[in-house]
Amino acid sequence: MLIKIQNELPEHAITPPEVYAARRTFLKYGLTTTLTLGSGLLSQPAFPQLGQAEDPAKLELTPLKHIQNYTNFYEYSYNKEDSSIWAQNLTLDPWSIEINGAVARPGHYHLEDILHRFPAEERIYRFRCVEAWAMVVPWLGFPLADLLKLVEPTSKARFVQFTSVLRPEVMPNTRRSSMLIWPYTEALRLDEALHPLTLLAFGMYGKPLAKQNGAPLRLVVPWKYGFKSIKAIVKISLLEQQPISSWSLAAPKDYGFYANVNPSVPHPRWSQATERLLGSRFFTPRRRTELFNGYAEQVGELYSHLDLERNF
Ligand SMILES: Nc1nc2c(c(=O)[nH]1)N[C@H]1C(S)=C(S)[C@@H](COP(=O)(O)O)O[C@H]1N2
Ligand SMILES: [Mo]
Repeated sequence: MLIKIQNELPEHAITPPEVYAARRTFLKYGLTTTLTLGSGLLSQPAFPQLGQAEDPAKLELTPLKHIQNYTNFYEYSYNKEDSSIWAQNLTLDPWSIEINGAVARPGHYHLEDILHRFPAEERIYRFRCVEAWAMVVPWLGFPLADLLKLVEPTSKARFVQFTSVLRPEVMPNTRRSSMLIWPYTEALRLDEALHPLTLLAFGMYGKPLAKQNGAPLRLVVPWKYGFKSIKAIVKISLLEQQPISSWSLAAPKDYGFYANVNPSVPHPRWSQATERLLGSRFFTPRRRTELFNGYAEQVGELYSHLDLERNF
């Protein structure tokens, strides 16, 4: 795969969302796209979108303004508008990610070194929060599997744990007592982490991720409830035992380890059968929730021996 690193930033490197929909048509036919990454610029051919549940060109993208102004980032606030504002106080530079545990090549990896190593892909995914709102996001990222292969998990590795940045000085909610214990952590089984749909995202709509959406690097697991898609990652640990993540620890009866989107397993306090699309009008009917958020064909096999009701 071709990665071309350029030093100058051409005018067209940043695509305004308005012209974005039009550009997607070109992406589909494999023309070149460009995007900014820190100081450098990567330019590479567009890649086919792996394993989409449906033709991604048919999914209507959620407008950027909704994605950026309605965020769950509890280190800042439990209020979705406030977290979008508070998150601006996080400084992202320099950023490194510690990779440790059952890996042959542990270490502190500079973000730039990670980003320059892998070709960027655009993935248009459905995203479904456990609170029953949903959106469709054109992410920019690369498969988590690529990074894991680089650091070489040992035969002992069975789970991958992720840890978010914790900076109490700019994160007011972490200075109060709260049901969540910080830093925010999440985890996947190794086979889930290696699945080709599992993404590490650094961008959205052809631009770097907004801070409130998890810049500089976040996880995206499209078939699971949104709380698994941890933001602003600073540590990735390969573990032998299944860890307990933030939400399971705070409310084990409400939030399980798997958190696979499932219309027939309700949250103890609300149904998961339907969902509201972010940005949709008041009168728009809710959509029916899909098993594994529409990605059953791709990921169903991972859970063929699992009772999904008990392992929620
Ligand atoms: N560090 C961290 N990551 C997080 C959260 C959080 O509060 N802190 N919220 C999660 C939840 S509940 C959801 S629904 C998604 C929301 O992503 P978005 O705000 O970019 O839509 O991020 C997830 N990742
Ligand atoms: Mo969520």
